[in-house]
Amino acid sequence: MKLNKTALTIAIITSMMLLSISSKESIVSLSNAADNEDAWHHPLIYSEDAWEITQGRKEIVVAIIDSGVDFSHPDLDDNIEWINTGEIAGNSIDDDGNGYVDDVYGWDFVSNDSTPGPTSGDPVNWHASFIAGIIAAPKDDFGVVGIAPNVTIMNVRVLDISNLLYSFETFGIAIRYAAENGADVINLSIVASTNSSLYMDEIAYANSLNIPVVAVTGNNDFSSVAYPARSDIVIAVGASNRHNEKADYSNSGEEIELVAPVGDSDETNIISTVPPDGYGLGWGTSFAAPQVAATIALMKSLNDSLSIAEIRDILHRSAKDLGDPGHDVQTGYGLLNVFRAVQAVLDPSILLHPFNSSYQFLTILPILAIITIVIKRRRRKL
Ligand SMILES: [Ca+2]
Ligand SMILES: [Ca+2]
Ligand SMILES: [Ca+2]
Ligand SMILES: [Ca+2]
Repeated sequence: MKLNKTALTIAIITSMMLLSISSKESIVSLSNAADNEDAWHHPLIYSEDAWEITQGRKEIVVAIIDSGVDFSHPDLDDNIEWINTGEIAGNSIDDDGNGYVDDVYGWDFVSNDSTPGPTSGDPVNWHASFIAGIIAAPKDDFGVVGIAPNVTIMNVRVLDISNLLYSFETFGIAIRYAAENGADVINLSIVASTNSSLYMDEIAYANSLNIPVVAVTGNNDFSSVAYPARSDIVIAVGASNRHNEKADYSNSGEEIELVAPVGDSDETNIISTVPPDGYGLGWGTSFAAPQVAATIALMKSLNDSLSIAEIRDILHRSAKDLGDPGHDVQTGYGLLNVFRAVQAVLDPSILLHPFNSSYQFLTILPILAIITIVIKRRRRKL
């Protein structure tokens, strides 16, 4: 009797050990999306202004730990795919000694092989490919464009064809893989059924290597943020709608740091890449977090020694405050502003002023006047 009880307890605990995409996420496939590089979310977060400063550097790597990216998509160019240069493909040898044989293009922790993308009999879900497009689809007047179109994506698959993973330990090992193999930022559009040191210790390890980890608040319109985003060592991102309000499904909570535009469940949502060669409109906080991960990649493209604390501080202070004044439980510090975040990496003093492009120009005028006076004085001395 006692044994049965223990077995039952273990069964219940095991069934709770679950990672998944947040509930209800879906896409609507589009028949034609020839040129949507000016899609509605970009103006709201000032991506195009940010691209005047940087479109990202290839050396900066965003790890997408998810359902596996399909890089054969025509708008997910091969040159955004991370390649492990220490590894020789197909020789059945772990050339770089990282514990993974032939891991040239990342690792598939579902089937435990070196092909995290699609293979026959191992279909890849759309989720990761949709995220990859939001982060780094090339700027080529075709299809969609990512927020950091010139950075690199590391493909780490942990979700099975049903977008589920039943092992916190495997999730932790996958986070460690990304951290040890060159990720500069890690995107987790994943929610966990509960907190666990099995993966949280690995997020702390990534942080110790100065790798920020971004995750989703979740899609239940709950008043609490899902794990792992609820942890203070993870940057928690929710979704906003087309009117700069919290999206109807996006969870609330003290831990939320930013929101990024995805759209309400009944609005026309964010557009991105869908395998094998299409596009779709998708809703869910899963598509908000990668906008912040991409922004961090742009920031690190300008200065890769920024600390996680500095990155968070800039993201918070550069955001457009929404809802109640200051940080609030629905939208955190507010709406992501890619332009201001990137600008602040080069000149943190811009954060001392409210965001207004003409106001910013006015603040430059006194500086120009001072420079002119100094030059004139020097000339007099000469
Ligand atoms: Ca290897
Ligand atoms: Ca090899
Ligand atoms: Ca494109
Ligand atoms: Ca607010």
